[in-house]
Amino acid sequence: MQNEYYPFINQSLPYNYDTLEPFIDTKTMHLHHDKHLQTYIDNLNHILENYPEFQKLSITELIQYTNMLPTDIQQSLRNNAGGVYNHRFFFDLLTNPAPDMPDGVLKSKINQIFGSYDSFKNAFTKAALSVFGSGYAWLVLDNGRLRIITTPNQNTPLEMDMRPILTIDVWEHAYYLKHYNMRKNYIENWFQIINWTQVETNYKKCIS
Ligand code: MN3
Repeated sequence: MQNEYYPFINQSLPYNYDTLEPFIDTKTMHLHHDKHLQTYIDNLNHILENYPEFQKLSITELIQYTNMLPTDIQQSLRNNAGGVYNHRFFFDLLTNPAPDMPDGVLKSKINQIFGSYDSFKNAFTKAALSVFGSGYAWLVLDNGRLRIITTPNQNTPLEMDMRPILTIDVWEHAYYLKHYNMRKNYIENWFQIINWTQVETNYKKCIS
């Protein structure tokens, strides 16, 4: 996969900064991608500069093997490799205009597990609202089972052996400029710009 190895670079978003308007504003996208994600990338490169032996690990491996790496870099790796992985994952699943809801096998699976798309949406919203402080809500495959989970800070489902399908970043920097403290409005807006085609591709990749 491209840009999976040291030295990491901050690739352009797969759309323009203003593409997600009015759901996510241009200024937030600039700051979120060019400042926040850039900082995680710079920090991750900086950590690995001093550990040439780990430079051949992919971003996914760095996250999965964090506990086996030297203890003095574990927490900064968890924060920064996670910050890079989570932000890329989040940004890559947004588009505008977006499909209304999932289709195909993912739609069937969501209906089977959650009852309906609306029930899924309610459960996901509740999970995203429940994150205390900073973190993410995720749709994951956990031992083949579709589940909604949350992670604090920049932790990822990969460290728990789960496979991510969809995520929302609920750190305040993701919504504060437009929505202030109203996370629920941000979540509602985010539901309008989910690239369900790509989410389904993620799902198919995980079940194959
Ligand atoms: Mn963020």
